[in-house]
Amino acid sequence: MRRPAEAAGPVRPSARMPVARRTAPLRPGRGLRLGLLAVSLGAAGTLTAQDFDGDAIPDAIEEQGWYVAAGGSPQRQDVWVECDYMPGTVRKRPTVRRRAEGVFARAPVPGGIALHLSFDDAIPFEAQWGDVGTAGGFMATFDRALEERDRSFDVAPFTGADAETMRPYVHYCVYVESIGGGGVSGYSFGIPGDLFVVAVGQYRGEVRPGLLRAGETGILLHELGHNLGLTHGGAAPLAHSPYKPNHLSVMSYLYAWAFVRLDGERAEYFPYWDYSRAESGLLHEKRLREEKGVVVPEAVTVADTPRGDRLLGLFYCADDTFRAFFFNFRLDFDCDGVVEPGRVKADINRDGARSSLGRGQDDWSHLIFGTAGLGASRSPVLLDPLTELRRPDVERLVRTDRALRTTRITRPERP
Ligand SMILES: [Ca+2]
Ligand SMILES: [Ca+2]
Ligand SMILES: [Ca+2]
Ligand SMILES: [Ca+2]
Ligand SMILES: [Zn+2]
Repeated sequence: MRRPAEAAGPVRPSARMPVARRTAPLRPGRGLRLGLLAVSLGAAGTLTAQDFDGDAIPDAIEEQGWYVAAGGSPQRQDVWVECDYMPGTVRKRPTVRRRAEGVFARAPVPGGIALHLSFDDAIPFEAQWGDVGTAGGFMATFDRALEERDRSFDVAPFTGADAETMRPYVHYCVYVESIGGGGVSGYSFGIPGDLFVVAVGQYRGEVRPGLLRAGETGILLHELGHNLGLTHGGAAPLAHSPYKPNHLSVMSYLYAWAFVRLDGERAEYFPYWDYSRAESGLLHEKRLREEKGVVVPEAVTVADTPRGDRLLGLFYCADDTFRAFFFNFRLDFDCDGVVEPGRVKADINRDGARSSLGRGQDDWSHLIFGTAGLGASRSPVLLDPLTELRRPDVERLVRTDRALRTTRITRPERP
């Protein structure tokens, strides 16, 4: 649907809205974040709008009856996303919605975070949408995404004047069959940002159906994570490195489509995702300790599922495969078939160098809510298109999936 003419809402931030955030306890013992949002009103000067819950949506909006009726709250962080879709590219939309909202509900803050994901309009099917394979093609793809937003963004679930008020606070997303340029499975147009694309339909028939369905949620969460300020590698160094095995986040390519769990004597991908929730141990590729493996807090190796599934890690071997491993247990980092005492060297993040990968970041505590011009921006693109999850990554995922399903695993004794 065509967006209605511009209309002034109760609070209308300028495109260069400065955002000041700080953390403070909501009330003793609660530990919720309190943010202050400075709203520039141009010639009228700068006013300060209260943002009690720190989600970058001012209290003046969140306290309105229509906002609360839609499920929002001035006392809980809200993330609003509208997705439109080409027919066939996202089959079970209620499932994707339930799964994605569940990930945010489990966020490690009191009461979780409320993700409000609306699947709205079907848009015309095109086998290939855009092309991020070249610099010029990439800009054209960005323009294409902006065009699609201008045409189809309804700020769901809001309507009328409320939608105009909420336009700067709702992320827009499109599910397309494929983005040209190397099989990119999704794309975010900014870190942080307000616009992203999911393109996993192209892998129908190549990825088994259950795993394809998982990708429909995983890639949404991955691209939305970019919009919320997260990078592939988390903390420096190598904040954009997408293959850090100690970064247990849907932001890593290793864990973007789904996590791997131990199921009896087999490992398998299963529909579970998370942004990382703890810092993990330092890894240095010149000083890898095979007798220690990848050290992470034990609690984060157990999934928040009814049966408390044991999560396994994945890492990259020099033979271009991903291999599953147990966290906090010995690991043959250099893939020579032997767990050596002392230290070994190996390029486990596929960047051609042996260097420090640093620690895994706690992503949940690094979310950036709201950006200048959310919903209206034609912002610069910060994500290098040549580094987003592409066909070779998906091919590795498929090979890993096969290997996991045909290999029996002996659960190791805890040291
Ligand atoms: Ca707020
Ligand atoms: Ca809120
Ligand atoms: Ca070894
Ligand atoms: Ca490396
Ligand atoms: Zn990415």
